[in-house]
Amino acid sequence: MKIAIINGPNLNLLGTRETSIYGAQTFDAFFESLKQKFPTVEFHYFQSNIEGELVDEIQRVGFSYDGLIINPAAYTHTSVAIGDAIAAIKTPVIEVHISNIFGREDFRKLSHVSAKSIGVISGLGLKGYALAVEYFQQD
Ligand code: CA2
Repeated sequence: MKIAIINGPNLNLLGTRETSIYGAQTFDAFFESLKQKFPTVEFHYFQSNIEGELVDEIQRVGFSYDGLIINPAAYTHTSVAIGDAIAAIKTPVIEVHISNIFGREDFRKLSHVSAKSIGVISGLGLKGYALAVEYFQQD
């Protein structure tokens, strides 16, 4: 099974700043533990701070992978282009947010991605990514 994980802008800073909201673990450290937890899954990880690069990567993985786990970060709330890219691909998508976007500022309650995804996991920390992998494995 091939699963892609795509993270959006500023998530490269995880574990270094705003640890009260996003936790103290770097994504690289978490990704290593994820690969150990699911040794049979072939993972591909991509992070970018650039909207068009995220669209390109969604299109690149979106016809050959078994699952896409995406945290578009702030682009969740602004990017029609990322929402359109997710609607255009064949690979099923789970939207993940580390924090609970429904318990924060009102502008975070709008997502251009949720309606095009099979589901949303929000507020469960990095564990949300592992739960999304479990879902794809059972599916
Ligand atoms: O909770 C999430 O996963 C978010 O997608 C994170 C985004 C935010 O804009 C969304 O509303 C919710 C922000 C990512 C910023 O990540 C940082 C990590 C460490 C230090 C600073 C920023």
